[in-house]
Amino acid sequence: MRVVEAFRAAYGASPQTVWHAPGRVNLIGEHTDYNDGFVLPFAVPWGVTAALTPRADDTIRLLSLQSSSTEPVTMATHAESEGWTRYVVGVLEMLGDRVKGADIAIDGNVPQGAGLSSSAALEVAVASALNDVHELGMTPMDLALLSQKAENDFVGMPCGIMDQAASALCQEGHALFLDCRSLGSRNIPLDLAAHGLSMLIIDTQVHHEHAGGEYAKRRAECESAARKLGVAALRDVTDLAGALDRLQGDERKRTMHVVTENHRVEALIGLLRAGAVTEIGALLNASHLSLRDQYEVSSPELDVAVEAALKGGARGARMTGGGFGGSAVALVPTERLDSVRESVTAEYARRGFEAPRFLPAVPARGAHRLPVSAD
Ligand code: GAF
Repeated sequence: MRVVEAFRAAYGASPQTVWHAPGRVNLIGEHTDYNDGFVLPFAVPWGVTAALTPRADDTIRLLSLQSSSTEPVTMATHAESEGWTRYVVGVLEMLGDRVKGADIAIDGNVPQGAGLSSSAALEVAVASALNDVHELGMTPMDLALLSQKAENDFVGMPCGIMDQAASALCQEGHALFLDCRSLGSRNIPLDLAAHGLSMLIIDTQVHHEHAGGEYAKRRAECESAARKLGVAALRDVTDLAGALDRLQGDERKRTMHVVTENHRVEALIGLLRAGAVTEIGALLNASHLSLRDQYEVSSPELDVAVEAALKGGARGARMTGGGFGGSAVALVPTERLDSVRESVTAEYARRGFEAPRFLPAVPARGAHRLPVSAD
């Protein structure tokens, strides 16, 4: 394994442990996690592998195979971290006195900028490795919560729990149904191939700069709407029509999205349980329209990807993740994959967009330990 070789070359000994944690796509349930709602992500076959040995002092040495430098970054204090190293140091910070420093090597293959949660994968890989070597006894959900806290409180991104939970808890061949209030979860079998279907990721290769600020704004709008409605979170709205009568403007639209999106997650789970995988497309389409028109987090590239995928024969398609660029997912009868790819590529070229990238999405395994000696 090349991360182990890099670790040995940099630090002169084998790592004590190696953990892999994946990125994710979200099948449905977008911008519902921080509203205490429901999500249905699954892990992707790309992720982050962390090789780690704890240190007796507080120094952190950190090496990434994706960085241009072959020398590790050395940090005497957490305040020295910057850029991508903050996701790692944030996890150490959240563990407080339970850990000291560490020597770490990182290797990642999550397609960058595709909105597939490479940062959650990095946090969960490092948190899992630290949990292992320090025998902290944390559960996968504990590790997800710790990683989310690192991102909220140390990195400063007010994300919900979905990405870290998907990375920590998903199982191969399954999507993860998560109630973001109770944190109860269930792995739902997702055997698309058995139904002649494939899930295609369409990476727009576009990431809009204002995404972070807009995300925080959406979250604040939802919290404000919930306060006006006298509920703890928008998840608690039971009388949608009555709620909409009491709200205006953006808060009204955001509420409309969150409440209907939670219903769509439940409806989609119902269809999966009934074995009607081929019928979930309409819910994916409705989710996209709601994100585009009510939540206003889509982008021209995402909208065109969805429309052209449907024209090319997809059963359903939607933007996935936070939005403002990143990726869309399309549910495609396997024999129509070429037609969908061609349709999206042609439409992007016609509009002068940068060519999209296509990736197959097969539900992969969540965080797991790898043998140090593995090839
Ligand atoms: C981003 C966040 F990190 C998640 O918590 C979630 O809110 C998602 O956007 C939108 O569903 O990935």
